[in-house]
Amino acid sequence: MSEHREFEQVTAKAHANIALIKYWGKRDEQLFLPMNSSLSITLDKFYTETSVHFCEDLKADVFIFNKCIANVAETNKVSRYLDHIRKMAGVERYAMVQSINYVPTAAGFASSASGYAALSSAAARAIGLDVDEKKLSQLARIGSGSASRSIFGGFVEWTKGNLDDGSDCYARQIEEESYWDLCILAIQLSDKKKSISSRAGMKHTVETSPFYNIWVKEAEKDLGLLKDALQQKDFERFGHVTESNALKMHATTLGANPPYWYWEAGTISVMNQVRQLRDSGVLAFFTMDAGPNVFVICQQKDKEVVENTLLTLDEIEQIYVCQPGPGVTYLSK
Ligand code: 2P0
Repeated sequence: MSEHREFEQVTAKAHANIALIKYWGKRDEQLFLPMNSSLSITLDKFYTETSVHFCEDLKADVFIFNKCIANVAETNKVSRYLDHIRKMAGVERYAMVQSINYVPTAAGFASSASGYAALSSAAARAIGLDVDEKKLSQLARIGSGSASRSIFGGFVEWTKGNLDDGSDCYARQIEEESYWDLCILAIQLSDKKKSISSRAGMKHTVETSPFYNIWVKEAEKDLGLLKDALQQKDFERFGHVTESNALKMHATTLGANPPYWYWEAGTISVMNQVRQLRDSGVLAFFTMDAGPNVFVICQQKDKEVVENTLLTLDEIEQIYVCQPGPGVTYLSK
């Protein structure tokens, strides 16, 4: 059906994001439909660049990751994802996919959001699908939930929707990256261990944690409070809601059976240090994803004092200073 069409190579660049209201739990695992809506900031420093070319002469998909041929498991994951795109486009060609990750994944920062946002954007355009950003966020979502938010820059809300087919579940930008010059310090800890994946962790929590239903209600409430603080640019309220929402997400893991947690000693040290900073009059707030690393949010004027204070902790290996970043862009060759 597609034998004689010419397909261009397309390269897309997508940034990682940090959730302030967390996505934690799915109501549909196949369609990646979340139990609760979430809100994130796209990060300028961490991103993935992915090129996709649907070639006539390939006998299978080829996936090159960070300049090396990926293993079978990684290639199969990409292939399964491309099958959705091929089905939508009615095209049967295999693709050459080359991806470079500028997210320090070995350091425990997640890359699935930027990875699937870049892959979906490049693949959709390379195969000739005419999709708007809303549809693109839905396409990215079926690779990894948090990727739906990485299509957009700045402050992004992913609405959970209610329909079984997921047609009302998508992300959208609520404020541009220039709206508020916040600073997000991504703190890499030296004592991290390999933790349970977020996918497995959220499933286990939904299935076994007695706190889970309370989480869903609290997350929806927190989302309203955070959006209000964002509109008012009330940083103190914004920070308290962010911190509280992260703690509630992590509390669900303690109630799971068997219980588990993502924190290490360094996680607690950073949390304590952030609270001490606040006691001394510096507004800084923490949040953690499904891993021990901590993100500290502050205002630009306090960036140096927050960074220098945190750097006194032995458990910290490195700090990446980020700001709100852009949505997906396409790079020309
Ligand atoms: C988030 N996390 O909102 C939450 C907070 C981790 C903690 O989205 O199964 O890799 O691929 O949809 O997107 C990480 O989960 O999970 C995540 P899948 P994903 O950022």
